[in-house]
Amino acid sequence: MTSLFDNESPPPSREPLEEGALVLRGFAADIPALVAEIERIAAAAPFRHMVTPGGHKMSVAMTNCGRVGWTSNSRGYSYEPVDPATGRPWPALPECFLDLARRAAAETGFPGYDPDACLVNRYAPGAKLGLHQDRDERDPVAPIVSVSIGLTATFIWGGTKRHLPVRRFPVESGDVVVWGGPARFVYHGVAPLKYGEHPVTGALRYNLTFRKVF
Ligand code: MD6
Ligand code: FE
Repeated sequence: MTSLFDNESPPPSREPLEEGALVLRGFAADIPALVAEIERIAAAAPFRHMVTPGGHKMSVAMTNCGRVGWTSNSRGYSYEPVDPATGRPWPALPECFLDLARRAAAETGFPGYDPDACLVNRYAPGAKLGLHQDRDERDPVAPIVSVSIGLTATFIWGGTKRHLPVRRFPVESGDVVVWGGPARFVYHGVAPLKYGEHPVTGALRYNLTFRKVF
């Protein structure tokens, strides 16, 4: 018997991480369209390596789209309506980003998701993100929706306290991780990206993280 999915990508699947958190495998279908939007966003709001409050330059390059954008500098983290690098508002959230984030949130049990920020991360080989919580947002329930694009990375998934054990799992292009509600303040990070070649992004990984800030 032939399968509906012969000669195609595997069907999307969902892997529970814990209550309020899921990995949606292959959920983002049109990777070239997402990359085209990222390039359009970066033409208006260039990728930059932000400095942490501790004075370290981040290895991940970042930009934003949406009503507000996540920024870091020596004074701390904040959401800003204007891009400090250009003095202009961040580019609008593309409709296809919004649609993807809403469907992923609903799939995880968070209907009516209305993100106001999308952080766009660019990882070159070696770039990493240390274990952290996302807690600069005012809404403590609405999920973070994280979309992986391009090279496969290792996601690090911990607990709600820094000392709790972590799990590591690969996130491939098209995978979406959603965490909200009881899982909203789970520690997470990304291991140093290994070198590789992806047909659409080359030696890069992009990641979109959607947030409901206000
Ligand atoms: C990722 N990024 O790149 C996940 N959080 O797969 C994050 O968790 C993140 O890039 C807070 C601030 C910046 C980030
Ligand atoms: Fe984060």
